[in-house]
Amino acid sequence: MSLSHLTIQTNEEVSEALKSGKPIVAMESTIISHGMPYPDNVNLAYKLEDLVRSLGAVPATIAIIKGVPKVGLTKDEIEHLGKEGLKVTKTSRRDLPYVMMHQLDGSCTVATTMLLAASAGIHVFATGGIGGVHRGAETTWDVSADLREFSRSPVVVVCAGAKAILDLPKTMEYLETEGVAVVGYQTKDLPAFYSRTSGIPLEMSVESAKEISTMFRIQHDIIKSQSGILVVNPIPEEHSIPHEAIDSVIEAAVKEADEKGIRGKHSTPFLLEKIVELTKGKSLEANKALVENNVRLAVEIAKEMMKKE
Ligand code: PSU
Ligand code: MN
Repeated sequence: MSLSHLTIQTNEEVSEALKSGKPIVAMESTIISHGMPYPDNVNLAYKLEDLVRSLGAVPATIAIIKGVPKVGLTKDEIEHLGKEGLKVTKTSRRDLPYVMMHQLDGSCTVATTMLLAASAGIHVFATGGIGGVHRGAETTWDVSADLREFSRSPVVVVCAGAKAILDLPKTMEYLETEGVAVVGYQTKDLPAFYSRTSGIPLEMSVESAKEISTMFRIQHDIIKSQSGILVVNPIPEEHSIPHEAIDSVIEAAVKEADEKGIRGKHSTPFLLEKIVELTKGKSLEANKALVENNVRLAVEIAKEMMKKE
């Protein structure tokens, strides 16, 4: 049986950018299908793509459409993922062969986006938050495949840290075990998504996109490592939500998930939706602002990486 209809496809804009050496920024699609309500999700995805273009780079939003991994989506494909929402298969690394074989629509998590971006030759990716070690992982073993992907796919991922739905100290320990550089952008304290700080100190901190590009070059070109780099970029002050305001909401969401027995891949989407509901949309506005902020930094990094010196 020929499987040639299932090869990774890049759209025209991305293909051209790869050929001519233009900076490209990858973006994930689980944030569209499972991370935000419709139509905010679709409008944000369009806005982010336009922002990347206006800053002089090319966007590559990544998803699986009818079994075909697509690096670079059409507007209709983005609309489809956003509208279908939870009906789309949330596709982490393990899910890829099954989703492709059955020609399903799949949204890509951070792990899958890194894998497909790297396969296509893209090394910078912007998102909101990454998966991590969940609270209670000492009994559930719920550790996101996102964390292991950083030791397998050479991609710089810009995020706003991790939400306190996760166990942040354990997440940092896990990343250290996997040999992943976690680099603070203009901060020495791990950002906690809605808040600029978590109280967890970072070992590595840089002031510029150029330094991040240099770290990646050393890792990729000189050491020939297959690891990615996690850049943590604090939410802009004016959009941040103080710990006192968000911590009790997160506690309530985690408690409800626990009571309802929500586990595994359904855990993160449930918690995200609950937080939006409990903050009456305030968290959604913060979420949009921080992703936009991460896209801006990712474009800068992608541009630095394209400079020939
Ligand atoms: N965290 C967020 N927003 C998100 C996600 C995580 O704050 O949208 C999504 C990302 O796609 C991430 C995935 O890769 O959830 C992690 O899911 P899991 O924990 O099941 O690996
Ligand atoms: Mn999990």
